[in-house]
Order: sequence, then structure tokens, then C-alpha cells
Amino acid sequence: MTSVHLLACHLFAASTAAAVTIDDFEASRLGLRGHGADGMKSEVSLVSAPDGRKGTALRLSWPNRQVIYADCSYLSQVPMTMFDAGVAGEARAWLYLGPDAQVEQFAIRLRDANEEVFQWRVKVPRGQGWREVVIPLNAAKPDGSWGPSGKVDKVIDLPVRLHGYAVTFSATDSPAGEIFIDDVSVAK
Ligand SMILES: [Ca+2]
Repeated sequence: MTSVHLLACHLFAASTAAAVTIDDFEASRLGLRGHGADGMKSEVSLVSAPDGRKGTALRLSWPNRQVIYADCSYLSQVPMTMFDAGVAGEARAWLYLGPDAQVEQFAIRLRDANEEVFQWRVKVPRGQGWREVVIPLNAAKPDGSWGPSGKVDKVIDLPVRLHGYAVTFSATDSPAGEIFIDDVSVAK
């Protein structure tokens, strides 16, 4: 195969890539664990999706002493083989906020081969109800990374796995609250 032919194949693949659902939260087993800032523990559960949406959604909730953020991570390895040649494209997620939610941003997090965690965030539109957010996944511009000492080099070492999700709050001392997350997908 010539290099021109290879290039044509890559272009074709890029132009036809469809969104891949990475979690619809329909599995009966909950493979996520809640965390949170300053030792305030977030909680996760699988619940019937509110407000007329079908199926099961992930509920992420936090106590009223929560500050800055609430997050959760997968307990098992979730390969992201669509990014085996590099992280690019976008992630999408459906989010439901209640009337009093003070969520500012939603983040998706990927973990690289050296356990360094990278996140990309998007502002969450205000207002009650379901909305889909689109998070550009620019490998050169993550919204922060962290990990084990000596492993944080700001370089995404392939392959990556799905690490989890996070929300940040609009107030530094946010009241107790919850967000529902459904049908997370990625597209290159
Ligand atoms: Ca790294």
C-alpha cells in the first residue's frame, strides 16, 4: 500500500467516525467510586433517569460541606481503544440538573499508561433539566493533570483508559446537591 493510499484511508476513517458510547449506565453493576475535595466524600449510584428519560443514569451527589469539586472514578479498567493513536476529538455527556444545582463545569478524565490523570472540562449551561454537553479533547490543552510522584510529565502516554467524571461548583462552599449523568460518548 502506498503512503498516498494510507493517507486516503486515514482521511476516510476520520470523516466517517461515529460517536462511540463509552457508558450508558445500564449495567446492573456499579463500577464507580465517589471522591471529593478535602476528604468530603461524593456518592455515586445507578438510578432511574429523572424527568422522563428512559433507562438508568449515574447519580453523583455530594454533602453540604463539599467544596470546589465532586468526582468519581471507575474501579475497573475501561480501555479507550479509539484513542490508541492519540487523544483527539470530543466527548459528549447528557447531564440533568435540579432547580437548585450550582454546578459550574463538568469534566471527563482519562488515565494514561503511567497513571497520570488528565481532565478536560466544559461549562454546564444553567437551568433545570437534561442537556448534552460537548467537551473538546485537545491532547495539547488538557485542563490539568496529576498522578503518582515522578509520573506527572504532562505527556499523554498511550494507551489511555477512562478514569471518571467530575463537577466543579460555582460557589466555594456549595450546598448539598446532585447531578445525573447519562450516555457518555466520544468521537474522533
Ligand atoms: Ca504521562
